[in-house]
Amino acid sequence: MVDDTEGPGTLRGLSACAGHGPARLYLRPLGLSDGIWGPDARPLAGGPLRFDRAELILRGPDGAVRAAAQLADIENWCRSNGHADAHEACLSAICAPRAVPGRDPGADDPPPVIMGIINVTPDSFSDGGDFFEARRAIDHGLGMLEQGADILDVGGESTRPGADPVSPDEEIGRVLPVIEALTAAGATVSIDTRHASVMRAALAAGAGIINDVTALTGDPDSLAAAAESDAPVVLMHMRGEPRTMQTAPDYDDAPLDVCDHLAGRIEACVAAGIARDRITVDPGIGFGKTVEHNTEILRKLAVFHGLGCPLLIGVSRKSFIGALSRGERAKDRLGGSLAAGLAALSQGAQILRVHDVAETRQAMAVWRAVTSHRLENDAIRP
Ligand code: 9MG
Repeated sequence: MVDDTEGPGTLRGLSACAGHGPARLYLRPLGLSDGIWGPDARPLAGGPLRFDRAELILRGPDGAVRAAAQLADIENWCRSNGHADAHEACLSAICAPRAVPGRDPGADDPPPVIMGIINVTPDSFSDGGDFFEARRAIDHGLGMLEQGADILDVGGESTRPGADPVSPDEEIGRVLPVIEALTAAGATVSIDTRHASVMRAALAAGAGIINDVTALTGDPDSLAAAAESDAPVVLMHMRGEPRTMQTAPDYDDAPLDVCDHLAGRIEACVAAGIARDRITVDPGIGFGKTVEHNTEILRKLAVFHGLGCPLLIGVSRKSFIGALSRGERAKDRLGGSLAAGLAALSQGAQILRVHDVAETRQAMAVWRAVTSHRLENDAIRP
């Protein structure tokens, strides 16, 4: 049964090279499926996806060591090697059910949440100002609601690489009429901003979620603005700021560095009075990352579940898609957006932030139908 105890990338190999200094422990669930039913299988975030194998990663001052193995073998190894508590904490965080913004908590077998993007800006990379005018932005939002968006993400400042900042007053003037109209139509709206005054104005106008690409570091008052509300908060990782973030981004290990940064931001939020169960995390695809960083983060996305929070992913129309393909323009990147989005869902991401709601909804329905074992006889049962 256990074939992962010898050689490089195995638990025995790990014993040989795991140094003796302090190490941070990560678990990356492997082979996630709703067809796994063994005594060893654990639910991801309460289910329906389960896993019975993982990659154990220990990172210390000298770098990271890793081994892939069955969960029971990892647990035994951690008990014997002084990592029992960290292992238990990480596995519990991965498995615990969590409230996902935009999802009905009572829903049985809920699909992943779709967050539709509304850029009320003249200069967004992806739609080039198509919805800068309030009426067009509102109509676009109403259309996305019809198509099945669960959340509408309204932003008044472009975060594309190289974008110039916008004053908070200008931003408020852009987003407020749109938020008011969409919430009046019954939409759940998130405000995409890094400015505290915009957060406050948007929440007062009916927005129910804060989406901050700076993880509440972009304004000295934003932690307080979030803490004084009870809105869910999306903390996104960004290296630097939009104007400079693509200048030679560098990481020791992109997925783990981003994970550590988000862990630090979660602790900062909790210390500021934002309850942990209000927080959603997002590795910030395209924000201060090369194509290789983005693809490695997406490949190893399941490691982020150890943060114990819902996971939001934004890949829609981003430039890494053109870089991996034929250099297509933003509006011609639908195929790659769907492929990357479904790959993220396969690793348990709970929310997709997208431009193309109808197409994403359709892709998701087919993906769920052909990957779900729940109603079939071929589920792997004990
Ligand atoms: C505002 N914005 C642009 N891209 C984004 C992404 O990937 N995630 C989140 N949360 N916000 C984003």
